[in-house]
Amino acid sequence: MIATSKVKAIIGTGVTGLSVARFLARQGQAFVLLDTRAQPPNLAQIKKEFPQVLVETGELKTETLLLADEIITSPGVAVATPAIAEARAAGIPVVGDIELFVRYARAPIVAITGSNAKSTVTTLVGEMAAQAGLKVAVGGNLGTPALDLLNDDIELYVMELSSFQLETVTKLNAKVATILNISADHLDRYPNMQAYHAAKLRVYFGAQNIVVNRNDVLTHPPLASGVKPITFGGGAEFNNFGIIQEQGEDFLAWQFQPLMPASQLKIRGKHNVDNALAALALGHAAGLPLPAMLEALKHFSGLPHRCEWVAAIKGVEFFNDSKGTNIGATVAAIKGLARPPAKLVLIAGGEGKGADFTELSPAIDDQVRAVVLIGRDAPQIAAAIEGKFKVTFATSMMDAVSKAYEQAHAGDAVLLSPACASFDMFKNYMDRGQQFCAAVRELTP
Ligand code: UMA
Ligand code: ADP
Repeated sequence: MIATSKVKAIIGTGVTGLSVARFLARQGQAFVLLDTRAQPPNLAQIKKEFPQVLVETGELKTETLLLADEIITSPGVAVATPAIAEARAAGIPVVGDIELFVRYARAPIVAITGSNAKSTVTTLVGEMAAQAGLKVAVGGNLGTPALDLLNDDIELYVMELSSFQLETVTKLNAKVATILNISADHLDRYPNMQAYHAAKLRVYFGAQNIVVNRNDVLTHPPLASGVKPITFGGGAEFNNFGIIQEQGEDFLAWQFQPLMPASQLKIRGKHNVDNALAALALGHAAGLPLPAMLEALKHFSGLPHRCEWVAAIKGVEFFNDSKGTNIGATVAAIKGLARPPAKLVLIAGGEGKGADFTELSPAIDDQVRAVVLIGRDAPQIAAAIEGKFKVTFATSMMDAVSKAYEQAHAGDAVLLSPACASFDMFKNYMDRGQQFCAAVRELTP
């Protein structure tokens, strides 16, 4: 039990909880830690760093939360959790690490959310800022947790934010904010798409500049925001970063001015052209110089596990898109890598997070020769998808890779893009991607 009301309650002992604990300790602020997991992470580290601090594990107790003057919850814990909702209803503020970060950040923030492409675009904007000579900090949902980035020397923060993190944000006041795209995800956490979308829209609260996707109306802020957005995607248009053709070649362009040939990008696929345009739009709105942005774009070869080229064996190419963890991502990866008349053999499956997989086949039918399914939700996915392609099951990554290779024709590509979370079979998406690469290396040419 907490003995004084001047105590913060941190929920979650994961990466975020630990960063919040360290931040509050630096402020000389008293806190307790709570975690509902049977085996919460970092307990030994917490004992070592904060031997006096109370750590309460097991189901959240409302009476404990009611004694705090502020609750700082981790992204993995929904604010709708009954004990948190009760404490909030009783008047106790519930925030997350991003709200604390905004209170103390002294430099402008570029805030990036969306169902897909967040990490790629966040990394790109960070590289553009570094190329422009700025002291830039990059993190949030990607890599370093927000509070660990705080430093008064920083000139620009580039932050990837998840819907989970945005749930607890009241005013982000970003210099530039964007939702890159919206497609169904995390429907095991949200009651419906509207609730998920509403969490994403919070990124625009207090934003000075807004960047939206011209081809995705769900990325637009409510009209009341009063800020005229810059757009990306599509063709030449006022206030838009798009694609224009010059002498039969595609150029990335600002309004009607060509900037660089799309063929100079190292990142593959049409979706990555959109990502380059989004990064340009964000950098432009943040005041970054164009030459530095273009230079960064030319050098960026993409992040691992995102449509990453792995190998070519007897004319069959292998791509690791293990970070494709929802249907929208997998559809984008398939369309991005499609090179008709060659086809793709898709390896998919895992934890479906409540998604409706009937949406998958109409979008991919013409590009896919066969689908090999792995993981917990493989039977439900098989029942939901039907098309011109054949569906088979595999029991391990090695099994999946060899079944996919058997079905591929010369000129085809085998693509791991699971449209699912990985935790039923793998430690995380990185482990899944590494196992895919290892299995490809095991194939005898
Ligand atoms: N959990 C409990 N009880 C608790 C606390 C957590 O069951 O009391 C569970 C959660 O439901 C979740 C897991 O523990 O399954 C981890 O949750 P957490 O909030 O402790 O997570 P952190 O370790 O702090 O990591 C979080 C982000 N994780 C989530 O949002 C689930 C990390 O994003 C992020 O990098 C990190 O903060 C730093 O900001 C990961 C992620 O998967 C990569 N994000 C989702 C995504 O990208 O789709 C949103
Ligand atoms: P996030 O951080 O949002 O998960 P990533 O940059 O890590 O985004 O990319 C995750 C996956 O999203 C990629 O592996 C790819 O399958 C898909 N993807 C990348 N860019 C786009 C895009 N512009 N639109 C839709 N899906 C995309």
